[in-house]
Amino acid sequence: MKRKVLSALLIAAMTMATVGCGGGQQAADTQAPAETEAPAEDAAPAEDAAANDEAAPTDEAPADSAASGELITVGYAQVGAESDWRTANTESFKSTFTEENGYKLIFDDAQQKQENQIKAIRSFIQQEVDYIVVAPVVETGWETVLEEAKEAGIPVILSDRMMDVSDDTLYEAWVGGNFVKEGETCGDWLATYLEEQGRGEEEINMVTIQGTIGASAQVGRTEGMANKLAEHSNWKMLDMQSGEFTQAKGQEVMESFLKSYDDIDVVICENDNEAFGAIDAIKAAGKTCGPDGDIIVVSFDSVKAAFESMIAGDLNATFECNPLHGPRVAEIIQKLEAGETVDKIQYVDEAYFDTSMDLESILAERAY
Ligand code: GYE
Repeated sequence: MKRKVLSALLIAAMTMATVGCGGGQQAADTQAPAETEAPAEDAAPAEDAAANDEAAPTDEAPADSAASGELITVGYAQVGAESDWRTANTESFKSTFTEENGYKLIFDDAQQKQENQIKAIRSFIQQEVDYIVVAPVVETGWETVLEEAKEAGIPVILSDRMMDVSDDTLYEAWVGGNFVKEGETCGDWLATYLEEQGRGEEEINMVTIQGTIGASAQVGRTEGMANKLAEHSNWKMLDMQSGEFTQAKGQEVMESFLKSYDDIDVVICENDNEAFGAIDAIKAAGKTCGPDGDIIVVSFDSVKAAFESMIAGDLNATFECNPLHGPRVAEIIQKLEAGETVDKIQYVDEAYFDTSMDLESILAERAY
């Protein structure tokens, strides 16, 4: 698209968007901005929410510019390839932003480093892309580079994790999971589960393998769980350490927890891959986990391998975080192209899954 036309459309769209959202700031510690769109429904037990690709408008009409032979160039600054969730997210962008659909995608894998993402954004600016999409590795430290994008007239869309910036006109929109709510859903599930096991009043020792420190998914899930801990005086958080959202680091952290504490009842893993590592560490230490084991293991994301782990009796529950943001971001871009207003903050509905469910049939329907 021609830069000038795009800029004019954008100014119009941005004006409309800011009128509706009051310029409120996304506070990193609450994850609940004032201009939030209708919040997702309460997390439902998952049997009726099993098909996890329902939000994907894959047959959306190709961009106008595609019809006229011009592609919309999108630079995607991806976090890395640290987890199954991330792989599914990358795949979602690559299969959505195709030439066939009217796009040219420039994909950058930052290997979990903010400095690499900043470099990628600068390179997108230099290449004069039409849109920049960022899944920011951490929440802070983005103002300067976003100002540069704004000055170049290139709209920025955030996806997955959030940025904590003082001026929310630095980005057009954000789409992702409600991480605080995911953490709270986890705490509520645990309370019910322990109650059902007759352990509602028992002293419960927990450890948390956190995600990358400072990433929205870490900040929100830790906060959500902390909110629930405050409601249960018999729950004790013994320790929290980062497993960087990877299986290898998750295993390492769990090994060290098992050396330091001999009475761990619950391990909260801030993503599924960390749980796979933690389960290996638990088994290697001669302990058992899962519904029939010594240690309760729960995690976030609900990737296919987490269903296999639950079916194998290792993992107790997983709290969903949907990675299929490619079509959602494409929809935002199409609206901006058409000069329409976009909702600034767009949460995705998410469910949870545990071993009381018909996991085999749910797994058969899973898209990631
Ligand atoms: O939970 C984890 C990935 O930001 C929601 O990042 C995402 C998280 C996801 O590495 O597996």
